[in-house]
Amino acid sequence: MKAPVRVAVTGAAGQIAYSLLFRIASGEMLGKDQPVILQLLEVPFEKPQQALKGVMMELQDCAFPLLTDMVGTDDPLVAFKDAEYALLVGARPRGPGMERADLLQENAKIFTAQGKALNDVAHRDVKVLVVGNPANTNAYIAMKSAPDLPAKNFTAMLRLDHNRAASQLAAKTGKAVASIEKLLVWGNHSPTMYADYRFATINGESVKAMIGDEAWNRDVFLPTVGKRGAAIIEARGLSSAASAANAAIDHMRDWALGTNGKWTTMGIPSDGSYGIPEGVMYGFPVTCENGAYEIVQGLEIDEFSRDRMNFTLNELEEERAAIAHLLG
Ligand code: NAX
Repeated sequence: MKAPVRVAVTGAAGQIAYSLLFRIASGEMLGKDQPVILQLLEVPFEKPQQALKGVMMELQDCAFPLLTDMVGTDDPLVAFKDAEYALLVGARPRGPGMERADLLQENAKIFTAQGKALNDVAHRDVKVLVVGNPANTNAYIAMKSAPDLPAKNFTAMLRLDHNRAASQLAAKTGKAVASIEKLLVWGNHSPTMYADYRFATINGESVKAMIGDEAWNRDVFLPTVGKRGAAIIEARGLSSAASAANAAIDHMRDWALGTNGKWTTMGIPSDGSYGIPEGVMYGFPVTCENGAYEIVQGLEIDEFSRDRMNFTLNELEEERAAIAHLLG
């Protein structure tokens, strides 16, 4: 049996965590041969701390063979100590009457503090996934607040958008979702994201040719994927939780264990590829191998795509400008 690895999860008493933690502990994220120690962070208030205790009792009651230990805490320095994986799920939700700028500022405080704590105590190869919204900008802030850790270790979750796009294409073509390859999502995890199926294939055949209807892309597909989160809230009365947890598992599993040459989407700090300014936390097509991701290069960018990529980039640049003064 391998030595256990430490996995930190924030927002551990929240609804995404309630789906996520049990799947990490059962080995679905890092493999059925990888024991884990869960290090769970919640805010220092009685109710969430009490709820966290309840979640930990349930984890205990599952008697997961791979869960060798766990700790619940309100201190990021305890939660992130020697963590090799950190899933930053907890964030400040938008309250009634709260402006977007206020939301950015409130979250900037959280992710500055958590970035600093990761910088101080996490394993030097820690893989960080930010789920809490605004995910890309929160990931950017955490990255900038952790100067001693490699920037490439900080990522944002675009995988839910990617999975939503894949399932929409499966429904449209009547093919199995598992047969879809070479799909990608550019940009911000927000309705501005650009899900791009121009290169996608199903059993080697072009999805674009199969659909053959350019208007469907613009008028149906992109709005459906972009507004899926809002549609779930309307239907369920609560935001996506199990599907978000599933996407987080997919993201971390692929990053840690590899994609066997297949493309996926990760929000990562740009290296300047495709004209996206260096450092911007942007959704890119990647492949993963040996615990590292690499951007898929050489894709042709047509005019429609460039417009969409710039649109979502502009939103990220605005978010970045709004919090720039906090990063010193
Ligand atoms: P919940 O409100 O159910 O849970 C969040 C938990 O985080 C709460 O228990 C809260 O006490 C805790 N928390 C807040 N600040 C914290 C801090 N500084 N340290 C530790 N814990 C903290 O929200 P949930 O539905 O679980 O969603 C969590 C986040 O994921 C939200 O920001 C949400 O917007 C975001 N999402 C991101 C998605 C993505 O694709 N990137 C999709 C799903 C989801 O909307």
